[in-house]
Amino acid sequence: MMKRLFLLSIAAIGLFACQQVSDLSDDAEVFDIVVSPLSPDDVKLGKVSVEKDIISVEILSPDYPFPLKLKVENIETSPTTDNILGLPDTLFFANECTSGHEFHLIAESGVPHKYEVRVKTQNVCPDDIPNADFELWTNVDDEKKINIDPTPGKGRGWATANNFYVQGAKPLSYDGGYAVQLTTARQDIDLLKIHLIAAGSLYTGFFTLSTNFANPRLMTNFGIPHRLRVAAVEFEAQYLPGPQLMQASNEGSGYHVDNIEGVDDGQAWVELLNWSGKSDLIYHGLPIDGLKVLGRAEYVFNGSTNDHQDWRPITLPIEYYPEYEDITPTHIVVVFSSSKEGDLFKGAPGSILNVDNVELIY
Ligand SMILES: [Ca+2]
Repeated sequence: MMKRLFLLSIAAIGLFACQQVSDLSDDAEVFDIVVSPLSPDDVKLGKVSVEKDIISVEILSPDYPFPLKLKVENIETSPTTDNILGLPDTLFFANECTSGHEFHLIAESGVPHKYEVRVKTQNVCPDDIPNADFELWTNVDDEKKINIDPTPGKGRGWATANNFYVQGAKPLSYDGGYAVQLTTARQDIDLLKIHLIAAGSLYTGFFTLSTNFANPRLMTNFGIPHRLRVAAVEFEAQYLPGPQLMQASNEGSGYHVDNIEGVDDGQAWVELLNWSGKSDLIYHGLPIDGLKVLGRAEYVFNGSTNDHQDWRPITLPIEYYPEYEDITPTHIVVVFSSSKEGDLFKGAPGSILNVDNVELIY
């Protein structure tokens, strides 16, 4: 039905355009539109704004109001608007990624003006990860504070493990913009007798600083809201292992670092999760009650080969577990680390993993 309406609209626009008369106005404009919620029952609407050809309806609550139906109560247009085509009484939005409803105002001269109604929620649109080209950073001019911009907000975009003792993720000039450069570093906090190996890491989620050095995983909270099953994750990457593999270990009151045999590896992993808990998800990559890992993918940047000396595109297909095939994801985790076993304090200082242009493939 929608399709037929749309075709009719196009035909009508063509007709009107042909009939344009020169002394009639070409202008047609939406001044105001009033919508009300039909379902779900508990939807609260905020502001409705018209900016150029986009009409945005703000959804205040619930956090996830989809599928959403809105009723068009009234639309006020400029006096030179002759007709409105393709705007149904009820607007249906299946999820936060549903593209908007297009309709046209026809000026008295016959000139069409396209408009689109969109809904604005707190949810991240699940068909991509914001800032996945890594162009947005905070404190770019301050070496000690630089960090990835968590846009569109904490726990909804990218995070790093950067903190006061390690700045492992920094912008790298690449391809006319920035890539992320993850670097493994040796950290010496002499005062606390702490000598550690810290991998650079980048992930979807948020960081919490803790001085529990024995368990750095507690600082990385993985996962951002996402409701679609991704088929694969694509990105560009380059990996250059550091010259000497090292292992930090606990010794009495502090930590010390030893050289060990071997070559460092980098790592990327992806998980699609379903979280049924009542509170916000706090996931450090270890099993918790209420959390199902629906699908997973892992990639190792083998430092012993020359495979990743140069930048190259990498595709990571997700393998879904058949027992959960009917379950919809709630979160996606994408993680990059310059040392695969960085959370065990193992890595080669100077190992570098460069990453850019992460894309979700459906
Ligand atoms: Ca980039």
